[in-house]
Amino acid sequence: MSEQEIKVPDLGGADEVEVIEILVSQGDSVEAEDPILTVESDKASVELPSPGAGKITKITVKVGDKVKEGDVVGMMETSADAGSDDGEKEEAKAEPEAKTEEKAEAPAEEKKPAPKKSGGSRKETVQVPALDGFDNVPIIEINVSEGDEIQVDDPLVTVESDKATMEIPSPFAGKVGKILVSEGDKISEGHDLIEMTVVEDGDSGDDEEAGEESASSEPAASDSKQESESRPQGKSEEPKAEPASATYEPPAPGAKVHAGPAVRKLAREMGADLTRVKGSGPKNRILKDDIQAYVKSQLQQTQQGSVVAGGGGSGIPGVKLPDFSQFGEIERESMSRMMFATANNMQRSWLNVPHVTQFEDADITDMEDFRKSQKAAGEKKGVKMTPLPFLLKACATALAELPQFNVSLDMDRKEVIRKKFIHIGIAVDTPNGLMVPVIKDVDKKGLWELAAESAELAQKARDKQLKPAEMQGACFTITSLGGIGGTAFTPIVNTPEVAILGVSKAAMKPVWDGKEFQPRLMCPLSLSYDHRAVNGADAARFTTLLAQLLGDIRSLLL
Ligand code: CAO
Repeated sequence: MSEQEIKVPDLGGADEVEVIEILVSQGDSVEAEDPILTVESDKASVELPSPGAGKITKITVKVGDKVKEGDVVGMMETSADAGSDDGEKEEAKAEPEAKTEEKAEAPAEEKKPAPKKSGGSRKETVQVPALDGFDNVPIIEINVSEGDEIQVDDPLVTVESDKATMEIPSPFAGKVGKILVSEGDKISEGHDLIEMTVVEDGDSGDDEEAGEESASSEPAASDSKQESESRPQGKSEEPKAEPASATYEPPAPGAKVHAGPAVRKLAREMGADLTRVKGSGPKNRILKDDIQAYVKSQLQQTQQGSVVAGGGGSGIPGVKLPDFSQFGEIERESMSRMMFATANNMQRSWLNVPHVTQFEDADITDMEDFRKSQKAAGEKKGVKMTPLPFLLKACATALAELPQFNVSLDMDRKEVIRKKFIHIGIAVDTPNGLMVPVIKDVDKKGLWELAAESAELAQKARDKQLKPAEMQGACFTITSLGGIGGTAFTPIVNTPEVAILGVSKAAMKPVWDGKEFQPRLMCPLSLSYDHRAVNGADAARFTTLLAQLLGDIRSLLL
């Protein structure tokens, strides 16, 4: 074993670069060429490779440090057979590796078709330049679109080999014509990439190698000495080497994703869409931690059933939409945030909760007589007494008597959360969608108070004036369609509550009293419940109790 310095290799023209990610820790075993850290210049990111196989003993830089060629970034113990003990030799060893990287990125010479001149512009077909170290590599990103105006050196496509990512720059300034490749296509030197209308600016010929087709190449990138070193032998044309590294990461147009190859690889392995990941590194660069955090949050959301875009979460495939316009005229309209949130909540509940609905008819003949008798009193108070306050009071009583309905389930911890308060949500139909304000401590409030508060909250909901706190904390929900119509329905439990009462429109019905049919005002009740928390017998007890309470409202006083 011998200890050797890990030095910054030739950066292919870049002067000083910033360390943006450290990829190894002290004690890590690495193979030759394993990435040690990622540095970034204005134009590219590069992974600095290990000069040999061995164990990292020290990293002497930190994220944010600026380094240049030859700087020591760490130390490693190399195994005897991995290289010589001689520092100079080690360096010599590191050097070629750096060159290899260098070569990989330097598109060496380009074969250029004879330009077809047409006034101040000409048509060109841009081909893949020599990609040392890259052959038959897939395109992972197309960085331009037809019609784009681009400059020399702007990235056209990004390709990726097993070890590195590289942009292929435009040799011309001009307008992008037809794109001749697609993402996933495997390309090698000479492959047609795009058609371009090249702007003639008459500045050709000022490249170092007069007479060569300097227009094609380009970049500002590197110094010619270095290029000639990295260029394969036998190539004589001026290469226009690209940026500095094999691990060249594109500042792509459009949705720009800044991430190094190792991060991209990790993202691919974990199935993370980089355009959805928020980068926490310099210039919003995506780091490995960001991928891990993203994947973790996606998993959590999936477990909670909240991933619904297109699909339904829980592995349920999404519904495929046909092209409706083939059947007639259509119009598309964005969902409001509220509609989208409600849709998500409904789906989450529907997917997570085993729903059962228990039906019952409550005889509210006497209740309605009493309610109507309070009309004058209500006018004096400025409060309208509707059936809702009676329903609230009856539900509060039922929740107190059957506390298994006043719970939430924590399936992760295998716990039932029992609530010692009775807050009830009321579903309110508003022009903007369904809202559910919450009346707190229903059990402690009188009918007039409940009438006033429910009317006020319903109005606030319609006026979009509800505060978040006024929509939180419910133990149970009432959704009343009694003012509208219908004979029964099966409401969806407003999770994490475990039950919801649907109320339909009361109607006069003949009810057998043992001797004869009596005309009674019957109000249909539909109790949907989470069958994990509540069993059917309890649900029947709950609705039976509600019917008793509403059938004889004096019992609400008891
Ligand atoms: N049977 C017969 N009539 C009923 C009734 C019932 N079950 N419930 C209410 N009514 C009557 C009321 O007495 C009132 O009649 P009058 O004006 O003659 O007195 C009329 O219907 C309208 O009442 P209301 O609906 O304005 O008042 P409410 O207190 O009963 O309900 C509220 C308030 C906010 C629940 C209601 O306005 C509402 O928005 N309901 C829709 C809820 C909803 O959309 N649920 C679906 C959710 S799931 O998609």
